[in-house]
Amino acid sequence: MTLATLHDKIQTKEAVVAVIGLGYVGLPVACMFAQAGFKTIGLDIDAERVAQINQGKNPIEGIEPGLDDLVAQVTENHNLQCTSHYDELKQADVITISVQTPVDDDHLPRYEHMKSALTALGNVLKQGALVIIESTISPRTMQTIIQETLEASSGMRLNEDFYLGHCPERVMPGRLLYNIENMSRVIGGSLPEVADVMVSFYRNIVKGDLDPTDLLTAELVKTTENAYRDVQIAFANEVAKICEVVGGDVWKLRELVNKSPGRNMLYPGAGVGGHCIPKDPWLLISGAQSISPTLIPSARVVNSGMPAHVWQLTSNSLENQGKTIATATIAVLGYAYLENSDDTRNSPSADFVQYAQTAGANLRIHDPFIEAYATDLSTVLQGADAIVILVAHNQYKEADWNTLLNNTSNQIIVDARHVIPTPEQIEHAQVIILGKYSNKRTKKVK
Ligand code: SAJ
Repeated sequence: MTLATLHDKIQTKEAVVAVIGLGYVGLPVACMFAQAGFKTIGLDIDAERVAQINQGKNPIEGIEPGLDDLVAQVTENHNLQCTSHYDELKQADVITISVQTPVDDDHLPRYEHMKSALTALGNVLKQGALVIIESTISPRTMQTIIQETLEASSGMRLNEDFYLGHCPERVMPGRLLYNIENMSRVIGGSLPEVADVMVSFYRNIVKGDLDPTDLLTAELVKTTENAYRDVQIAFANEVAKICEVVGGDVWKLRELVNKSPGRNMLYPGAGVGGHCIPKDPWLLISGAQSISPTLIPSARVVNSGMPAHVWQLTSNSLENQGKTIATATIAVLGYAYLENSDDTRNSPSADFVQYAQTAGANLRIHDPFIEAYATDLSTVLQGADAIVILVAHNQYKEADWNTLLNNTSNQIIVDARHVIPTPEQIEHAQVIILGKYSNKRTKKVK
């Protein structure tokens, strides 16, 4: 099949689409191409997940507007059929791959899942097919690991017998379908004409800009956009710690700084979690160790150190009140990695809990979005020696803190997300705000 023929088949929707990896990226993509009218084959090695989807059930947790109905709709009309057998992909003309691409403890990318998918696909790859990687990968991976693995397993040659694309995902938990439909996408092709075919392909499900480019640029864009955000957050966190020492209020400071044209200081907080921001900076620099990058790794150190910093604020405050950690009860508010989300991947709260438990404190964890912790807030707060707000869930931002705390005495509140709008109005508690000077902060925790 020539590229022109593939293009025609996409235009007429005769092209058979396959999606490898039916997680929070792949499943919505598979459903949207099926909904657009393509015969779509979903492949996942998890047979249980495959069976669940084929029964019209959405296996993805959390609130994902529209996804339950869409899964039911496209499986009922059989536009989407899922399998665990790569044999069924023999007929596929366009194959997208969204499998996990983690980094290890040395912050190096691990491509075992990707290589396994590419090897299995190569064994059945149709001549003339287009393979598009949606997973986030480090720069130069397409032209090395991806191309080499697929050529070896298929016995075919890139740009002669098959084509490659890289269209990095830009999904967000809680708005999977919305982001796929509306976010702009970078379209990297192994040839300029491949990128053009990919634009036609994605136009079936994406209303946002589709920006054609080469494979390397597409790899660089995704990893850079997230490394950039991580550095921005680290800057805010470091300025917050400066304010705690020299005086000042980083939250007011941020507002005034951002009045200056071209400034966009982000928010300090209890840390940086999630599935992409903590990982993508390491992907970006993994191939450039020869220049020993410093700024990007340092930003990771600052951000991953924030849970320890918030723990230091908490333990210092307890000790300043003459309370011993080992007998203290601490109410931890927020366990998800992001406000108003139930996603706990790489949550900074988990690190904070680890520090507090190691110190022997008695913890009460609360989170309205996580079933195990969605208990009555006032009960969780009652009698706690310290209350630590780690996530800016709406429930905490909208709470009437004076009422919640009115029958307590000299409790400590550590607000790491600037949730309490008027701390000065809190009468019966000492409020420690991340990034705001407080002369009550004295000795360092050992
Ligand atoms: N965070 C801060 N301060 C900030 C912003 C975020 O501490 O000013 C923390 C959050 O609490 C969270 C972590 O950083 O723990 C990540 O938050 P995020 O708002 O970046 O949300 P993510 O992790 O879902 O990031 C995704 C990314 N999207 C993709 O990778 C496709 C990111 O590129 C987007 O910029 C981000 O969503 C977004 O803007 O919504």
